Amino acid sequence: MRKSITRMVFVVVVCLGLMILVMGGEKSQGKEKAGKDVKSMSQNEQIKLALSAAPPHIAKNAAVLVFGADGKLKEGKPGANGFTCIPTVMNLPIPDPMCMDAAVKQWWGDLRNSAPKPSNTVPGIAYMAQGGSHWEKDKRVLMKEEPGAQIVKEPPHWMIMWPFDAKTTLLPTAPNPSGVYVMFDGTPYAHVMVYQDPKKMK
Ligand SMILES: [Cu+2]
Repeated sequence: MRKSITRMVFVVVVCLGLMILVMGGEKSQGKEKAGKDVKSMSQNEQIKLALSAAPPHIAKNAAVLVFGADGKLKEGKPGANGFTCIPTVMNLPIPDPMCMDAAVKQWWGDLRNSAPKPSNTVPGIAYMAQGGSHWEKDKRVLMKEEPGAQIVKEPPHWMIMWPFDAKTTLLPTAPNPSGVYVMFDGTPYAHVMVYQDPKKMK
């Protein structure tokens, strides 16, 4: 009898412990976005994640920016082909590393600094071979989180950063079976999303 009570107490304690662990895990998953996780990764992990955004022949000579302990971006690896890779774009739970050319680096810097419009004077190309995600509400792709908006996953893709207008190009403005659309249509940060896997480029 005594033995079975001890065993029951042991089982209850273990179960409670597990529950607390699981709850704690869920809480941190919900509250802390992947961006924080990316920022807490080691420099090598961040470099590996960043380079996974491009096909190997581009990743090989690309520069990498990583988050330092202060949360600011710094050089993780110098590059030689004009491309720069970053471990995350949106800091949402789905990993979204990106490799971009000089024009997109400028575009992305402007977006990060909330500039009214991007300053790149030529179209730029960026690769997101791991895919990513965006905010969406009522089938509209949003630039920022809004009440009632949901995170929608993007498959591996590449992008042309240039403010194409859906009205004149007649391109769709949201993900659709064709695999092409203008993201952030009607804003200076509009760009063309192409759902083709950059890893399949030769
Ligand atoms: Cu996009």
